[in-house]
Amino acid sequence: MKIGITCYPTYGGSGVIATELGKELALNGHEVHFISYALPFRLNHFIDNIYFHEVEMSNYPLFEFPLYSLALASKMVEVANYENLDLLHVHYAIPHAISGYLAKEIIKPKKDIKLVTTLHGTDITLVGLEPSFVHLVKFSIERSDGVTAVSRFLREKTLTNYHIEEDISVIPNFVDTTLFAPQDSSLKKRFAPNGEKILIHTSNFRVVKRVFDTIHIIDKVSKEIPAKLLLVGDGPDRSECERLCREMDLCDKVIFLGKQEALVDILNCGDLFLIPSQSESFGLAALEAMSCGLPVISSSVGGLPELVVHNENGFIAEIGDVDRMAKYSIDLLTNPRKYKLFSENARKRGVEKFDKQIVVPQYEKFYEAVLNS
Ligand code: GMT
Repeated sequence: MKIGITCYPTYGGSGVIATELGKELALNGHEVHFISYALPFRLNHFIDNIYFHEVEMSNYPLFEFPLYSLALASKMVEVANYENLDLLHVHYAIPHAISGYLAKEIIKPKKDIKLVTTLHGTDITLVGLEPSFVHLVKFSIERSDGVTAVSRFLREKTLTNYHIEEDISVIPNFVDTTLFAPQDSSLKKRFAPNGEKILIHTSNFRVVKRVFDTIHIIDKVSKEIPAKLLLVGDGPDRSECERLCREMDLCDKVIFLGKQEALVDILNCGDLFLIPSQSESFGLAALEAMSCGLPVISSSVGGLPELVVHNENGFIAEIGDVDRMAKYSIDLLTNPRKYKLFSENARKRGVEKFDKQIVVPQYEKFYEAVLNS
């Protein structure tokens, strides 16, 4: 198949999934054309069958606001025509699905190119519901030839919030379990020189991630056992989190690493992964941690309970219940037998349910069904 993929190329789970999917499809012999405003960050080495097409933006003075959606649609038409694409697969509905729809309509006289939209999270649960977008999101979902959501939760939310009657298939996120695997980490000595337990959180530090909760958790945990918290990533709440650490006198226990590429090494120096989000359609960061053998302490929101099995590979608590999350952390970190079992279960769940070899064929099958529809 000849597939055009559009995603956000910078940090973020939807871009990661789109890029890793494209890489796997290319390895399976498909021709993959990425269409975006920058090279996806995980596309960092040459891979046969993968091409990148950059969306060029006009800087005409009359356009006070960048017209990205239109420029993207135009590039999609160009690539689809020249490369004779079979389908366009867009990740994150806003604005990619509407650009895809526009491109599809423009190409229609020549070819019935198919449009597949994958819904990832806040495109449905937050931004998509804003009055400026709600009608466009509903319309573009209804006009896509195939729609997938990354969890059952997100599927249900989409159907009810947007009154959609068309079918939406659930294809979960996935991970390369041979890459994200348990291994010795060179960072263990650096961050836990005295055998401290390491709790990890990675995110884009937006309000929905509730990063402050992780600081309250480490405060409680470190009062019971020697422990530290590694915070990976950056975003709007970072400065306030740093301020909170100073205020709580936790600067020696909380380490802000900022954006990092060496995630596997960092995850492998950790003992537990914290994801106390207020909204999380799937939680790819937690899956990557589980694949490295880290049990997860999560909130009970969105798609997280489809990933984390309470009392098996982690614990789930109500949003904001930092007392309980701390209690669960201490319980696991002070019980080596239980910890080992949870760690093995976390890895097993990643390998058995969410490995790329299991999930990518689901996308290929989905494409075939859409192309034959
Ligand atoms: O919607 C967002 O917040 C960003 C989006 C992204 O592009 O990274 O994250 C969502 O998609 C990820 C990949 O499918 C999921 O793992 C995240 O759970 C989801 N984020 C939220 O639902 C908040």
